[in-house]
Amino acid sequence: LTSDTYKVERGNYGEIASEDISIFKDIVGCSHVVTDPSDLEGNNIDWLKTVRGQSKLMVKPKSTKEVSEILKHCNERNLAVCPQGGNTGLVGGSVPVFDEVILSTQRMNKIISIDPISGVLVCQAGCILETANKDLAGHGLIAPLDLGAKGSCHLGGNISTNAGGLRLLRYGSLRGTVLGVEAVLSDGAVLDCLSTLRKDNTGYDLKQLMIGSEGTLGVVTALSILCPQKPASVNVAFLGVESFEKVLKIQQCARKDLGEILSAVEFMDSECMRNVTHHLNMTNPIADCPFYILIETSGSNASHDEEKLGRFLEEVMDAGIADDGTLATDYTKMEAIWGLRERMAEAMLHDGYNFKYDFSLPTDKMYDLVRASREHLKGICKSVVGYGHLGDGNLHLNITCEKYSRDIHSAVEPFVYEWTSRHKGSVSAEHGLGFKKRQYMAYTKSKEEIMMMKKIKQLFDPKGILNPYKMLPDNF
Ligand code: FAD
Ligand code: 2HG
Ligand code: ZN
Repeated sequence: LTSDTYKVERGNYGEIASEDISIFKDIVGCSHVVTDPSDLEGNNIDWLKTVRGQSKLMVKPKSTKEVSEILKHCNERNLAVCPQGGNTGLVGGSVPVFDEVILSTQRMNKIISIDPISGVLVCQAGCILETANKDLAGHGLIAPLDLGAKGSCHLGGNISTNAGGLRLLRYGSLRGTVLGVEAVLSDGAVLDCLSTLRKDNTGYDLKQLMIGSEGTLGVVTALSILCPQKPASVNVAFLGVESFEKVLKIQQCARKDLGEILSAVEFMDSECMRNVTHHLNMTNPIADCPFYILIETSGSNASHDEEKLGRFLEEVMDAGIADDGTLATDYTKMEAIWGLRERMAEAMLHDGYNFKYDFSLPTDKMYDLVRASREHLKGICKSVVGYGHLGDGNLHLNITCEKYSRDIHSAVEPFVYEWTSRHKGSVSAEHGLGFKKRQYMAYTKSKEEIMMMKKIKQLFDPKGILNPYKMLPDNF
């Protein structure tokens, strides 16, 4: 799909000239300015392979100073810019729409410091989450977030999307764990909010504006983040149940019995299991059931944790809430169970064209939307599946069909957005709005809120060069 499908017109931006290319080469060095169309292909298309831009140029700076010089030049020349991290975003925000300059953070991958006493990591924005996590492990720490895209996504990208993921239930949102952000604004000015303090009430908290702003207010160049202690004992339980009501009961029991050691509560339905086992050749470790729930505990005392988890399992099995279950205490088995959940997005990609939704809903309503969508789309689509971060009230509704068609698209939307809005949900719990969902912001936010966001955008980026056509809706 291109800008035509989404009916967007190119803004009145400058076009890249050979003098611009020379200036970028002077800033970052010749080999870090990419102009060969085949080398740019992967950066012009998103992970889902559903949106494609036409950028002719990517710059790969190494330092904040270089980012500042690039943006200063782009602002003077009115050149639009698309900041790109690991390009794992799921809403088309990380790829250009037209010929925006791609500003990649892939070379900005330096760990600046890890303090094992405070647990604070300070690093450049282009550090890959999984790589940073390995460095942290050497200091007895872990990153406070974890997601299926960890092998490619950058911490700067995580901050810019306010990524949630699999550990949010335990360690909270990046809005709490990120202590500082350094960002370069559209005119090249460096906004240094790279504090490492836990508490700081001096005025407006500007770093919060950068968190979740999807590259529309500035380019994040560095960050500091509070990392928890690496747990000494981790266990996983995987249970099968016959109804969503029982899924909710299990969650309630887990909260009660596992309390402070509970670190993840994820769920998936049987259609998810069918897709992941079929497309990725994986194995369901328990009997086939309508729903599955993954529970992880992370604690500091193995025997204490196992005793608690054992008691919890006994309770849910004896009470007939769970129909089948298995416990994993060794790394290999835990990885295999987590793989079923973490690779779900990849499995759905093999099923056909993906309509992907990421809703926040009151937990007891979460699965009703999957049922309603199945009913509404009967005979039109291939799979309609529900999974997600149950403990956070975050449903991932995925709808697949053989091939994209405008008719199917209009059967799916705005139906799913209207349903969510009617049930007081949010149209994006964690992936953001990017390019594909920006026109739906009003299903969740009021006119006044949107107007205020537009004023903030105008203040930070008067010429609108930073990630145009993204996040903010037109016509407000
Ligand atoms: P990109 O995709 O490169 O960019 C994302 C957005 O941030 C774009 O708008 C881009 O312009 C902007 N951006 C990137 N870097 C910067 C920067 N330095 N400064 C300013 N703007 C920037 N998301 C979740 O929240 N939870 C999940 O559990 C989760 N699981 C995923 C699993 C898979 C398999 C995949 C493919 C994606 C998943 N995602 C998830 C979505 C995605 O990985 C996250 O949104 C991630 O945070 C994006 O990081 P990135 O470096 O790839 O950013
Ligand atoms: C996850 O939780 C990601 O696995 C991706 O947020 C969700 O692909 C999706 O729908
Ligand atoms: Zn998710």
